[in-house]
Amino acid sequence: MHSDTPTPHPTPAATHVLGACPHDCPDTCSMVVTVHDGVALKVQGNPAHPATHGALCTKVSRYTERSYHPERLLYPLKRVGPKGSGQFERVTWDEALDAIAHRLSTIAARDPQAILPYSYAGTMGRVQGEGMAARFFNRIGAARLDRTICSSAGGEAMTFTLGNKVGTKVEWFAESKLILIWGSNAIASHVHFWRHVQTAKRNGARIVCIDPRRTESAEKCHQHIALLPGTDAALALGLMHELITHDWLDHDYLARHTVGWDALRERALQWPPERTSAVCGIGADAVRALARDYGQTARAGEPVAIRMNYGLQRARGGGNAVRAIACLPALVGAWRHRAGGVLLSSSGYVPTQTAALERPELLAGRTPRTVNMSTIGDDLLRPASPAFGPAIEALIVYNSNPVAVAPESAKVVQGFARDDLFTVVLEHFQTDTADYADYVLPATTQLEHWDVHSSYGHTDIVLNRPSIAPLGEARTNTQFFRDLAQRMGYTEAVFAESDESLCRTAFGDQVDFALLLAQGWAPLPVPDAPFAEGGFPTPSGKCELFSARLAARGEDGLPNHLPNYEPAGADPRYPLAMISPPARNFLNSTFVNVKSLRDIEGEPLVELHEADATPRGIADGDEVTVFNARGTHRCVARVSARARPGVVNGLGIWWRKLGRDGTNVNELTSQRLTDMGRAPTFYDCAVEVRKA
Ligand SMILES: Nc1nc2c(c(=O)[nH]1)N[C@H]1C(S)=C(S)[C@@H](COP(=O)(O)OP(=O)(O)OC[C@H]3O[C@@H](n4cnc5c(=O)[nH]c(N)nc54)[C@H](O)[C@@H]3O)O[C@H]1N2
Ligand SMILES: Nc1nc2c(c(=O)[nH]1)N[C@H]1C(S)=C(S)[C@@H](COP(=O)(O)OP(=O)(O)OC[C@H]3O[C@@H](n4cnc5c(=O)[nH]c(N)nc54)[C@H](O)[C@@H]3O)O[C@H]1N2
Ligand SMILES: [Mo]
Repeated sequence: MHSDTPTPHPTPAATHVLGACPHDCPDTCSMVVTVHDGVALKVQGNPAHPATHGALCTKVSRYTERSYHPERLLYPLKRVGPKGSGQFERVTWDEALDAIAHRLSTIAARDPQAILPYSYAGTMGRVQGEGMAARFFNRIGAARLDRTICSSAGGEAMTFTLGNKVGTKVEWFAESKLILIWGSNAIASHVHFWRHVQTAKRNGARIVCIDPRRTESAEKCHQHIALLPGTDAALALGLMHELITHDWLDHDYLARHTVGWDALRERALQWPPERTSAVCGIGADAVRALARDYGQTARAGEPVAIRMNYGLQRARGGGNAVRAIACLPALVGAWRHRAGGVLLSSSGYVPTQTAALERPELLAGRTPRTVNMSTIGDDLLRPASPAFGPAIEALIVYNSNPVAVAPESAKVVQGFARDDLFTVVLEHFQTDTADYADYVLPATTQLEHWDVHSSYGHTDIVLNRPSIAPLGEARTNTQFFRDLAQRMGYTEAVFAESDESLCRTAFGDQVDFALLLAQGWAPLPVPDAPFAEGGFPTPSGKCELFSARLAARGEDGLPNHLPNYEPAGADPRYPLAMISPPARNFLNSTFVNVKSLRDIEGEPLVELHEADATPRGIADGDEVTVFNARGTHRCVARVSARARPGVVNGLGIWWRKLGRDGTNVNELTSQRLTDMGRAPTFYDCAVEVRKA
């Protein structure tokens, strides 16, 4: 065929639209969506965005499969069967909105604080997240939601220690000579970090993983320290003990850029390696060797860096553990290098224009009560009282699946099943939570709406343009709140702001919006070695080893080890400690209904070590019952070296209705809260396992 043969009926060429991955992950990728004839054909990582480096994870590569899923919700639904039965009939948007507006108005006339929003990070977008929704809830005067379910223990701990959620820039880990991967399974949970680890490894860095589970990441490190869950502060204090006794310290950095060194020194000297060893369930030699690696590498003038993630702060002493670890870089002067220090989250660098987005002036002087999302089980069952306020009468759920992800499911389910509770769920799918709704409303996916994203790993802002029209009758979250505001008679101009305009409002002129439009991402101005010369964003301007703010609250000003509420081996009825970290192919409870990904994960399982399986007569593949006083969960046993003795791993977070007996791991977790941040203690959970 001649190359110049004209095509008789030219089909429109495929176009490429720049988007952002919406999911709750530190990587916040820039995506390229290939669109043909109004259909999104595929999503790929943007090769021009350095943090994405042209690659997406397995899950998000399937984003089109998820968006065009045959079970995608396309029309508004009204419940016709009992709560939880999943029986619904199709209604029009007008019918649904009228009914919701009428019900909310009736409740608000008595007390708007009986209305509660429930949302988290189904999308991390600033527009489909809190902007328009917060305006609506401020205007009505609804109860506020304390969004604690993921990161608030560690977040508060970083703020008490370094002054904010700030730290080492993620890309400089590539230049580090010793990396401690602490409570993080990067290969599964934020795979773009792993590229930096590999670069460092090639350049001779030593990589150590500190995690009760032998994860995909742990097995690729030079060393894996499989400590007992919730004992990280004891390890950090034990490391300090060794740094002090061998004088592997940067006295100049300590003197100029920290407060409370003398007090912390005394505390740490109470933690010889033998004590740490006994608490953590690891060898004393491992403590000594790790301290030597850390102290001597830093002494040699080489960068040492710690990548924490949120896994280690989901236990009673999670805040203290993060504080203890966050002190370590100051002891050895690791902050002097751009590739040294510690990173838990970079979100403190983000210039979010919260007031412009959320419009607190709509509260008109009211200060509504706050309800903690992590205790939604108890709170839905709480009657009115002077301390609590009115009973919760209405829930508006969006970007979250609380029936699957909140702790102590039995209580959560009982609360959601209340007949007198009015529940609206904005969703892509008929989730466990949607089954309990009075109205289920179809929401747009990231392919169908505008949004703008910051990251808690890297330091770029990423823009998401819509690439296709909304499927069926799906509407954006923002449009739902605009429509509802109009029905409620709210005429303020802020309810008319478009999504594109909200994208600009989110970061104001702190971000170059023209650059965002042109290339899809824009970097924030973050210094390379932010604390080389001190300058911490704390009240003292120093790294606060001793926190006067914590002491003023009547708490310990120094980091300490707080034993778990439910330590391994403490209760003979439930002698095993259970943690429930993420499964690699799911994102919390998202993607569980995508068949190709669910096929990789198989079915709900619990990993146990041979030493725990054999005495219980459990073989690999057996059906088992995992139980404690809160509940019972049936799943498959995987006898595996991924588990250490005394600890079982129930990978999360399955949809309850896709599990063997209609439960998931949260049937077992408790609603007890962490030492800081009012956060859940998902990984502080004693259980017993028996063959079913
Ligand atoms: N594939 C996938 N990726 C995800 C998610 C997902 O569900 N799936 N979830 C996303 C979300 S919401 C978040 S918050 C982030 C981060 O979510 P995290 O919960 O921090 O997830 P990980 O990075 O996997 O780190 C958890 C690791 O901590 C370990 N761990 C558990 N208890 C302890 C402990 O007491 N001490 C120590 N040292 N380690 C402990 C677990 O075994 C696990 O390997 O990941 C995000 N990325
Ligand atoms: N046992 C145990 N429980 C845990 C954890 C654990 O490690 N172990 N991890 C905890 C952590 S770290 C977190 S962050 C929470 C996560 O809890 P959630 O934030 O509730 O996360 P998901 O389960 O992914 O549910 C998000 C829902 O939002 C929907 N969604 C996505 N985008 C949109 C949108 O644009 N509009 C609307 N209306 N809906 C949308 C998705 O379809 C999905 O059903 O779970 C916590 N629960
Ligand atoms: Mo999370």
